[in-house]
Amino acid sequence: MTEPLNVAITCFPTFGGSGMVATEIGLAMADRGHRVHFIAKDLPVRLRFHGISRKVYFHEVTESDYPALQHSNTYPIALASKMIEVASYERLDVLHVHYAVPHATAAWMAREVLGDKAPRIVTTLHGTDTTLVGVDPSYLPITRFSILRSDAVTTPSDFLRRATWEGFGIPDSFPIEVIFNFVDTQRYAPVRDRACLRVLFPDLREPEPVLIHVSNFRAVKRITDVVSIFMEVHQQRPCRLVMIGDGPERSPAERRLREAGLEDRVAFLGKQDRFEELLAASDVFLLPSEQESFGLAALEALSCGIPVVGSDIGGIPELVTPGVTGLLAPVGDIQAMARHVLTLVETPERWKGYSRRAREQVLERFQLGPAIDRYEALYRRLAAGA
Ligand code: GMT
Repeated sequence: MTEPLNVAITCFPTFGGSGMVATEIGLAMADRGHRVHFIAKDLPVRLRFHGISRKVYFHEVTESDYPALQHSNTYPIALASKMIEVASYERLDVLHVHYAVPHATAAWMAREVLGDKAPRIVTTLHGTDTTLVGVDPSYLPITRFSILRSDAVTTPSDFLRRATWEGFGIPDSFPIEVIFNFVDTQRYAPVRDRACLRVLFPDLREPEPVLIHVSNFRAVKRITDVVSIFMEVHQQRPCRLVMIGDGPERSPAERRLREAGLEDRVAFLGKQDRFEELLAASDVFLLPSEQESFGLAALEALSCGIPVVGSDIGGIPELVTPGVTGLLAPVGDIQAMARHVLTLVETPERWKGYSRRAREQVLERFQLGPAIDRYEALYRRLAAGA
């Protein structure tokens, strides 16, 4: 029998794809008998609902509130110190950090201190850590260095692998392994029950289409476009919109809908942990982002059998097959996206074809088990000294 591994995972604890993926990897590794230590600023969202276990541990990163440090961000140092502490007494095999800024750098600092006793470092890039934040000149040199010093680097899409090589000026001989993000296909299943939608819209008249969007409502998600697509479709055919998540673009979007007198046709639900029932009950998932390395929420929708309409940028075309599981258009092309929504909802037979193929492709390509096999094999390779 192969020995269980001792793995630490660092991620952002907030709602967001990178933290979700990191937590799911850790929990799945624990289910396979490994010991998993989460090192983070707060309990990661999905860990909050996990019971007590001898395989899963949480180590909180705490910063000093000493007044002299008031104007200094000490998180990377506090994180590195916690990594050193945990690695020293837990004899970690692997430290897997998600999101390069500043996690890959904290991992490198910890390794410098630990010397021979350091675990092997895996860095998983998630998107904005390469495309936006990491390549910002304020962070670029140290982020590039930390990526290059990782023992292994992974990305969730081929797009992000190329963007990393190009954005950081790293030669493409530097290995970056693409391990697609994955979804729990049992949780995100095509169980279609519109009752939850009637709770939100008691006057819903079937077969009124329901559009849905889930994100952190940041500028990169183009929330204004989500609203514009909805308004455009609504003019042709009355429909509803469900908005899940929160962030800076939420208030302007709500204001615009109120001004247009459409507030009753839209439900803003804020941050939610469980929304699979709503996803599965809706008709089209909207993802008109400016940039997206992958688009985890779109994958969750596809797993529920919900076709996606979005922009043809970044990693989105790697999970949404245009004309098969969804329809894509250039960023900002609201008219085209609205037409795509109408194309999908106007013919029930066409919608059913998209829905069936969406689920089939997810089962073929994005299941949790095979993705965890890849991470586990990577950890074992590194732990064995490769
Ligand atoms: O989408 C965000 O802004 C959040 C961000 C994160 O770090 O959680 O998401 C990124 O990682 C997700 C998980 O790998 C991907 O599904 C998202 O596409 C990616 N976001 C962007 O590239 C903008």
